[in-house]
Amino acid sequence: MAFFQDPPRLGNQYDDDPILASFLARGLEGELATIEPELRELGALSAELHGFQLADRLNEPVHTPWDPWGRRIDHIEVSPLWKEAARLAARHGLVAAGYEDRLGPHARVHQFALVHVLGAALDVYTCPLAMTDGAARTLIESGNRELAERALPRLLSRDPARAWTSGQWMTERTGGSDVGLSETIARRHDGGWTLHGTKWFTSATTAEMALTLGRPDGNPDGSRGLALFYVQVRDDQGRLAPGISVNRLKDKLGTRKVPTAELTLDGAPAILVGGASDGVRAITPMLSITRTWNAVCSVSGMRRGLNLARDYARRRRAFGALLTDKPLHADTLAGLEAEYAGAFLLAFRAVTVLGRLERGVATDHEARLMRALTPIAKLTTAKQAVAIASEAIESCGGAGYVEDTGLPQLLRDAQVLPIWEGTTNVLSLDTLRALGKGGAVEAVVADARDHLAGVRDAGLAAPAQAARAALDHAVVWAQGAMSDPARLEAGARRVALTLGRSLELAYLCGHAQWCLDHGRGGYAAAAARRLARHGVDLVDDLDAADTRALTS
Ligand code: MFK
Repeated sequence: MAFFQDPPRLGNQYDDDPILASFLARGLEGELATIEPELRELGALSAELHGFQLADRLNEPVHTPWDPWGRRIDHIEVSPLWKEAARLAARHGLVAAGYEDRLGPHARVHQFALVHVLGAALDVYTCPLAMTDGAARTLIESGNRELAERALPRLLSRDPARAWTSGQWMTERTGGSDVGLSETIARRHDGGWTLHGTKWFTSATTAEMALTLGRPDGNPDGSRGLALFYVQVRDDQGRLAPGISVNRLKDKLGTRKVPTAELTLDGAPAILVGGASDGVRAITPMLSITRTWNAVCSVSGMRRGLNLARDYARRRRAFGALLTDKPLHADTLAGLEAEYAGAFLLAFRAVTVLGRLERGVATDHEARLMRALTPIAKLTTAKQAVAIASEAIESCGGAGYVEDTGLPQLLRDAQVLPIWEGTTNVLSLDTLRALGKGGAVEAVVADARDHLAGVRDAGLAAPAQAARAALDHAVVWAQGAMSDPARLEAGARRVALTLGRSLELAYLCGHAQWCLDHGRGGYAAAAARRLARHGVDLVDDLDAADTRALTS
């Protein structure tokens, strides 16, 4: 009889996560029972949607600039799965849950647990959700009551018919990193403002509103001369506001369902969110939130890839045995699990501290930690997500390289994670800047030490020591390099990744001890030992002359 390979299948994405439930049981102090039924429901839905994703694979957004009678309409039709994702996201509060009071300081953990379980099934609809969350937080922090009253009930609505999403239009042709070069001009007009310029990457272009930057006429160059503006992008019928046109949709490597557009603003009405300058500073709450989403989407994508790889290994027979029983294949998957477990705890540490800060219950050390923890979590997990996606599809052999298995999408969608919301290098420099603020270095070290303090199991001694040593090495190296800015900058990525990986290991050791103490098994302890062997200390002084020889 001819042989046909079974495709990999997904089970319940809540139950099939080896660390999520223990993390929630530990952190939510008895509240898990109240949210677990919904997480389990979403876990089943996440698996079900996998079939929808495969069926919807070729449906990409379509931009129609003109109607048949020559009117400019710039209609963007999104995929059927995206329409369903919008309904599900509102109904299950993927943004709203983070702002609701029911779980107090645990609201963010609740929200991002929902995102983690469902997000990977939504074909990157998490992109507009991240911007929406970031816009809500930015408006709250701006103190602009009028705009907050207009937008927040919509951005945080659980009613799909009322819910809005928000765009974040920051990138121009001059660059996505050096935002201070932005060329969009803001002019006073009839007591308000209009915007004139080009936005080069606008991802949530079906959103009802956007936050963006423009330079009020006459303001100086640089980021301080920019101001933060609110744009009502669409009216209640979904029509674009005057002065906004869609030039084209981007033809991207991945995130193919996301209607990322180039826009021309030619007199688009806009409202100042705060003052008429310092727009980059004003939009930083958006950056912190979207970077946190990035970290959670990284671990959510990793989990999906690993669950597909694990299931495949339990079905695929080669050289006389199931792959799962082949020592080398099992060894490979075990290494990926260890990376996932560390990444999960780093991302959710950022989520936990964010929630505590927002609710005013963070300790001093957590408040000083947050500014550095966000870029560290974003940059570290994004790199791991790409590596794990690549390995996950490789573990399915040739099938992983064939489009209609749906597997290549894992890698293409992961590749955006180290790019958008700040590249690895931009975030490494941001990490250094954050560590330069009072007490931040001490807060990072103290956070790792707090998590390591209760570690007693003999099997965790070596990984705990590896985390301490790597962290100390990174701090000592960075302090020693302060007097040589070029040396410090050259080593920034190695320092940031060392901090990220050693924090992952410290959190893993702490969590592993808790799991051993509470009958939650040895997964986290095994992950800690394995992650330590992969290496967490990347700090090194590379020769600047060698760098020139290799790059000139
Ligand atoms: C699905 C679609 C896929 C599409 C593919 C994706 C393609 C890529 C699309 C994109 O382009 S996404 C890119 C999004 N862009 C970013 O994430 C920006 C990356 N760049 C940075 O993060 C830079 O570090 C930054 C623009 C912030 C640096 O700008 P400046 O002009 O050098 O500002 P500066 O002086 O460092 O900071 C200005 C103020 O903000 C300072 O405060 P003070 O005025 O009080 O001193 C900073 O402390 C503060 N600040 C900067 N970064 C901060 C921050 N505060 C808190 N958190 C931060 N992260």
